[in-house]
Amino acid sequence: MKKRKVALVVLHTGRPADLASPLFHANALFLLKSYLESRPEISARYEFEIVDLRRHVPYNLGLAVEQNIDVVQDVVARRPDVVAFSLYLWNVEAGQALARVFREFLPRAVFVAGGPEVSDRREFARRFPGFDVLVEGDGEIPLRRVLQALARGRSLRGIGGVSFVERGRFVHDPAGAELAAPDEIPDFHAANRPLLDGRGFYLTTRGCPYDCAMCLWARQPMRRKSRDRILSELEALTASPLRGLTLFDYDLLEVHTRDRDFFDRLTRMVRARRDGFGINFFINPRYLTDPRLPAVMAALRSHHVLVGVQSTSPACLEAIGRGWSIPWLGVLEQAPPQVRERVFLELIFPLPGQTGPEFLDSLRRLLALGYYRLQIFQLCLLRGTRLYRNRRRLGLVHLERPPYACIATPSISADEGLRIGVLCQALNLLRDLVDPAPDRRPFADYFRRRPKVVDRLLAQVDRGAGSWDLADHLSREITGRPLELDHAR
Ligand code: B12
Ligand code: SF4
Repeated sequence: MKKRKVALVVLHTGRPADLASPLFHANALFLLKSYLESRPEISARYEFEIVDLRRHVPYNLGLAVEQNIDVVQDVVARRPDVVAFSLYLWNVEAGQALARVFREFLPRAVFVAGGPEVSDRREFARRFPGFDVLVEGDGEIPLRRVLQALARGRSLRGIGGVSFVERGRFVHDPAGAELAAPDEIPDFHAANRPLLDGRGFYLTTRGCPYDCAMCLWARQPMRRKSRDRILSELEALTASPLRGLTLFDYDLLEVHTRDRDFFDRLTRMVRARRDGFGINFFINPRYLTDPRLPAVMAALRSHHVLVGVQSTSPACLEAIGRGWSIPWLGVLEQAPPQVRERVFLELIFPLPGQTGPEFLDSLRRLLALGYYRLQIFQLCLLRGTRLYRNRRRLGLVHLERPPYACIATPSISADEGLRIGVLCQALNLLRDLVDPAPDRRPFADYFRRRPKVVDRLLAQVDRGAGSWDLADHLSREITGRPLELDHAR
């Protein structure tokens, strides 16, 4: 029997610096491929191919330039029966545009969309028409069932998490996706070893018990890989050519307390590398004052730890459902200075209830304390989140199309939000500058000695400067050199 072909299309991933390995930035497609290939009933009928469209430069312009005829050829020449896209806010517009073009050449193919953008399927179908099948939530079991049904010529009715077009109209199954047990999903890194390149990231869980209003993973059932599975996957990743790894959901301070044997084995794996490979990880803010933190970081050769504070204002944290993290704010002031400079602090701006002056005060305070490695995310109002549902009641004004950025709140005007947003982006660029610096003391000294720097930078924004100009200014003042970063402007 001739197998049907499924093309899994890798679209651009947002930041040019993220391009090193599609295994990490289009991980869902690799994972789905490994899972589906491991199912005999699917592998007997289908063959899967990853089509990485990023090799076409400029990959991020969709079909805006004429040489991108190759983009079309790359998919169409394979004559796929199914074309699947993994959609995030950074590639959904391009994905939709491409799906519509491919369909002109492949009128009989089935176009499937999945990924976090396919939250709230009815709304997605209205905003991004052009797909035949939508999969919301975890994709493994729904896609498997969709492919089985297609192979047998059956209807797609009754598959949780799936909507599909029937006689020109979408049929939406209100049930959620059936969830695969994490250990049922093969190790997709192992199946794609030649692609392990650059820095990688690793997740041990799906879902989250917390209920942050801006997050798509809020209140999703928690599923964790088994301890042995995590250990063997980390062992393989540590022994690969990767330059380093970031653990997104595995607090190694907690692992150190709870499972010393695991921690020691991980340490030995890292130490077996002689080339500076290290593991960065997120920690709960309460561990910033933990006396073991420096030793744990040294054992794992961590370049930094990441702390998702989001805001230093208790009222804002309450407003976004993170009241549970308020008690830990005090530790930011108590953490030893040598720890502070090794922390990536994540913040979000703007937040409901926040004012511009309050946010700027918190920035001044953090910079003076030595937290100058900041990642300040602009609030995005993502379909499917609690914040999105409440956006009108909260008076949040946002872009209707991706990236859905919140541009004004009742207490922050669009102009003020833009002005502060430029400053935030400059500080994000500064973090990329600090990252490779062999000596970070000049950065800490600079911010400690210049309490007015935030105001001076804002004055430059008022004269028309952009984020790169501000970061360049900081670079020249602190390092004596213009700003040079390894990713494009
Ligand atoms: C690691 C991570 C990052 C990394 C790497 C991102 C990248 N480029 O891959 C970094 C730190 C760089 C990052 C940055 C950002 N991220 Co991020 N990130 C994550 C995180 C924590 C894990 C992603 C992951 O690997 N998940 C595991 C995989 C298996 O899950 P999945 O991708 O959802 O795939 C499953 C399903 O969605 C579905 N599926 C996916 N594709 C397909 C395709 C088909 C055909 C089918 C059927 C099903 C299907 O099946 C998969 C398996 O079950 C997620 C949150 C989360 N926990 O998922 C946020 C998340 C993906 N990030 C998000 C955002 C908003 C961002 C930023 C824009 C933040 C910002 N404001 O600046 C930036 C920009 C990134 C960029 N590329 O420019 C959002 C995306 C929301 C959206 N609607 O697109 C998420 C969901 C978090 C959230 N806020 O809710 N991020
Ligand atoms: S942002 Fe909140 S809900 Fe989302 S994954 Fe993090 S803790 Fe969980």
